[in-house]
Amino acid sequence: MSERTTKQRETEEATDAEAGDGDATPTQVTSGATSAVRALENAGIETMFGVQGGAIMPVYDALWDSDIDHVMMAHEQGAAHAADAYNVVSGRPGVCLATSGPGATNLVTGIADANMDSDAVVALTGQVPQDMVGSDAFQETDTTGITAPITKNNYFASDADTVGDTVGEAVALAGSGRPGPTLVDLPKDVTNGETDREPGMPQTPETYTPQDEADEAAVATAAGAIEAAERPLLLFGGGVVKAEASEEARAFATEYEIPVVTTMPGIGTMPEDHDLCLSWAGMHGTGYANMAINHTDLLIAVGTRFDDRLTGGIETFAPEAEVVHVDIDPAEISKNVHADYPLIGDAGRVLEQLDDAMEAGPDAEAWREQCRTWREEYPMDYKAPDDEPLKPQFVVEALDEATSDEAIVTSGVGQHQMWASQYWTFREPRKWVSSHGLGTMGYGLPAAIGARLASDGGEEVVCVDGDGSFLMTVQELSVAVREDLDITVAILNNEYIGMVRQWQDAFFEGRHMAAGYSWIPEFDKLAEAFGARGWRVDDYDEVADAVEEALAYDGPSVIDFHIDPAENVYPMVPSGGANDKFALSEEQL
Ligand SMILES: Cc1ncc(C[n+]2csc(CCOP(=O)(O)OP(=O)(O)O)c2C)c(N)n1
Repeated sequence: MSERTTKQRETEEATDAEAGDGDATPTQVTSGATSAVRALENAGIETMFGVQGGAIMPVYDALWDSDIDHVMMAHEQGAAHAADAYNVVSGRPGVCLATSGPGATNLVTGIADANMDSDAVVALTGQVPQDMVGSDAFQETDTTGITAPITKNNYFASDADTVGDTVGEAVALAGSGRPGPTLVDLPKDVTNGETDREPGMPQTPETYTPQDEADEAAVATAAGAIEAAERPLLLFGGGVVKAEASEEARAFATEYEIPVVTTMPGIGTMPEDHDLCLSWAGMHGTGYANMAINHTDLLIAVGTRFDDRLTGGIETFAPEAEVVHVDIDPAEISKNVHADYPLIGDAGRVLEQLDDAMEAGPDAEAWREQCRTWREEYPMDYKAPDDEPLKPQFVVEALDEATSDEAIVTSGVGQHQMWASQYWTFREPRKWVSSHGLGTMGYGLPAAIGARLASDGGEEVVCVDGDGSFLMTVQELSVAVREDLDITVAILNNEYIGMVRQWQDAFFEGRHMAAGYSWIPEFDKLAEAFGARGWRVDDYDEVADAVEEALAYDGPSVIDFHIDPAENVYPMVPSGGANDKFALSEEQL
């Protein structure tokens, strides 16, 4: 029997439901492998992404009778990114599987990516039998050693009786507190080992006790500072998304009329078209967000780790501000930016505590007016004359206009990622799915696969990709076709690894060393060869029709937009610079 596609499974499930056969049958535990699968079932895992191989085969075999769906990816990196995006979109842990050796090392980029963005990804890797560990056996790598610095925790399972509990703990830990990736290395003798011991329900280790509520006295002091601020500014990071705290965050902003900027992972926590929202700040953030950061007297930062792409130079970051820092991870407090008012706890809960402690909002009408003025002074715009090559910003706006407010957008890494996040108007969290901290080219397409399978169904999934990024994981198109997934890939094709070309023009006297493609595939034809639909667009008047047709096609589609190769991303704060010294053109750099 070949693996069933997602659509086939959905049909079978619908038939089962009609026949009144709705409940999944739990896997019977007879071995370490079946115990691991049973633990995943206990944890409510419905979908996993992976690639088969020798050392992980017992686990795959145990999946044969399980109701968990498995999506066979083309490459393990794709499996990790798909699992990552599955988590970002659904909030549920994403699970990926790989064999030992190259399977496990191929996962590494995706695990590191999840670690940087605090995404709950669980990796299960096969390992050589324990008595061969250390012998340089075929496909042996020290997977726990390699992944120790890039996981929240990892495990080497050594006992068939307890492996299920270990897998359960890995799933529970990945998704609790500050989320992050976990990994369980599964030696073949353990997964093949006999046991009838059923794993318990997934539990975090007893020693893991993230703090939910902030200290009341500290809350009262911070609330007093907010009341007294003249130029308060809220900064919502990805932690607000992870904590499902967008509602509390919006309520706090609107009740006290405090302007909001977000980080890139925090996009959508506040509707970007809201009067109080100044969009996202940092290297390529809006001029008005960066001006607000530089002039606020009280920065109320929630769920952010103050990444350097946000802060620029630490010494010039928010120079006039005291900082309230709300974070569930104490390790983030005063790590990069000194916190005058540290509040450790869950984002939503601490915002409620602050709300309870506040007697009145700050008196900040003049400041709000100033923020509005900056918005008018530094609008996000671009020139799109008809007689010049297609501008990427125009393409992003066309895609945004043609899709619903619920559309999910994934991206690769580079200029296109910035244009997508700048020119798409996001109104909800979990709709912008990108590689922020690690900046992994190739993230977009496998992420679109994970996003599609995590979504409830109706919304469009659009991957805005670069030509270079697309080429890094293009093989995953075979998965989208096989699984019949409705995704639209929009390649902003400048025949360059464009962000590198932009930096070469700005900082390396225009020497385009290894930045241009002297030849590049015809992506529309490549898509058709994979069994997807493909379009090529060169002119403005072709954009709307191609977008409409691709979105209407119920399956994977690729539009190869040939854009202006000379277009650059602005505003730009040079690395380590001050946020209010953003350039709007190359001459200003
Ligand atoms: C895996 C990986 N390798 C290298 C880089 C360095 N890098 C950052 S952006 C970029 C260019 C991306 O090119 P493309 O995907 O075509 O997007 P564009 O910038 O042209 O929109 C490169 C090479 C990276 N981020 N990730």
